[in-house]
Amino acid sequence: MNAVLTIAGSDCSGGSGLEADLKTFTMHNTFGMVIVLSVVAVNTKGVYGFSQMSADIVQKQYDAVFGDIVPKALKTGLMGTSELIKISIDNFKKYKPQNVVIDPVMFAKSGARLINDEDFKLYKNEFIQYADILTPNKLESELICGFEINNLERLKDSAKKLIDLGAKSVIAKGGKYFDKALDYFYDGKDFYELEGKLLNTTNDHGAGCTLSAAIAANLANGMSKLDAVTKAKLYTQNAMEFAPNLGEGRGPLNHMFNLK
Ligand code: PXL
Repeated sequence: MNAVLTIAGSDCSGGSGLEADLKTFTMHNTFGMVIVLSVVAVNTKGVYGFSQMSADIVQKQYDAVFGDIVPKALKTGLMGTSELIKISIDNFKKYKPQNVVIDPVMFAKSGARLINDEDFKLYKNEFIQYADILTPNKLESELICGFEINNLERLKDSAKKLIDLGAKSVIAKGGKYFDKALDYFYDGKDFYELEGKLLNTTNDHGAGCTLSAAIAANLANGMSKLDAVTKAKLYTQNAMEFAPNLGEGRGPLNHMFNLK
């Protein structure tokens, strides 16, 4: 069984964060592990509180994981403040993890911003470069690139800019924004169009976490990057389409849609 790691925050409502990642890892027949960075009080309606782990326990989690079951792939989610981003950078330098998927989590689906300006600068300038695959949505790409993305050409431009920032490849998610469920995968050389089914749903809480976790699991299982992103997009689409309709706001996905 291939081990895969998420470095992320906890979402007590179970729809996003490390909870979504672990469900996704399990449904891809991989062995899921977690470095917990923070605990977020959040549900389908909003974000109510945030508390991050101490630097000491984060470092000890890195040493415990990489000193024993070395993951074949990892993904990062909500990274916390500069103190913890720096620890992650130091540990990436030390342990040289393979197949790194970076989901640049910056907003909750409710719209709440999850990273402040100072932490964002460090994240952009010193962390993104560790991505073998970066998975920004439109809002995150706009924030990182500093320009508006109002058509598909601009979406492609954002992928190019993110490669300039050091990511080795990018899935630039157009999401539902351009009347299509169209994303681009860009490996620094070629663009690949990934088109899915446009779903009219509000059950999308944790969709980005789920996609990046599925990509990491697919890479851990030995797939090429293009296969990994293509299959992860389909898994996420199905999980959204067969969502359990829970909560009063932006509802979670059904990670177990294919269990009878
Ligand atoms: O979906 C982004 C996200 C990631 N991680 C945690 C979250 C959220 C959004 O609410 O709470 C822990």
